[in-house]
Amino acid sequence: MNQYLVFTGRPNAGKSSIIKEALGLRVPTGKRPGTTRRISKYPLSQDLVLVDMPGFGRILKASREEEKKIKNHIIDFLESNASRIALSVHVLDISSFCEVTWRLEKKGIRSLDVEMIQFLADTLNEFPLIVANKIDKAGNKLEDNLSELNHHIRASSNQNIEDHIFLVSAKTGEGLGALKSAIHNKLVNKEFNTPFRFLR
Ligand SMILES: Nc1nc2c(ncn2[C@@H]2O[C@H](COP(=O)(O)OP(=O)(O)OP(=O)(O)O)[C@@H](O)[C@H]2O)c(=O)[nH]1
Ligand SMILES: [Mg+2]
Repeated sequence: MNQYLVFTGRPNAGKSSIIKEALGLRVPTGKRPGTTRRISKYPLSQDLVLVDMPGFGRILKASREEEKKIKNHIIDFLESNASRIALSVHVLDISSFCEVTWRLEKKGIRSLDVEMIQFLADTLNEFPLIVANKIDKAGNKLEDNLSELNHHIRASSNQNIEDHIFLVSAKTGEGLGALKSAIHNKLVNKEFNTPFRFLR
């Protein structure tokens, strides 16, 4: 049976852009949150299928009910396919991490990124690779946003994420090499063919 390489993240984090730039797949990307609305599968090799998830959270022009349906669909997919998920990659927008997290906290809601990372770790028994995307937009907020992210993850899972976090810009290409190597190494260690032809 095929196994899955899954990309998760909030709407507009840049999941589809990372997939496009790192794996060369022609996946739709867009300026507005809610471009990818379905769980989209793309075969990478005989035994591996890439999964581009819709965003987990607020989606433009979608009702709360629709958002909830998408969230439940994502959770159901991850839970029911847990044994088939070879690797998960969580993409977040590091340029707005503090701003978004504090806004949610004021409403008594925990960071959706931290929730999802924790959920992936618990469900798959392995910590996801974390892509801190949009570093080109973060400017002098990068350091503060990163330490806030680290702080939240340590508080929720006691995990030091230094080995798991990749600072990337899908726009400029910065950091994509290291991310690709990490995906390659994880998959090859699990005896999959690499999705990166030049690394084979
Ligand atoms: N500045 C900057 N913009 C980026 C970067 N990565 C993605 N974007 C932009 O962010 C927007 C959202 O990108 P997508 O790849 O569609 O995001 P997504 O996470 O797939 O979004 P949904 O499908 O809506 O969940 C697009 O306008 C991208 O061009 C980045 O590293 N830097
Ligand atoms: Mg998308």
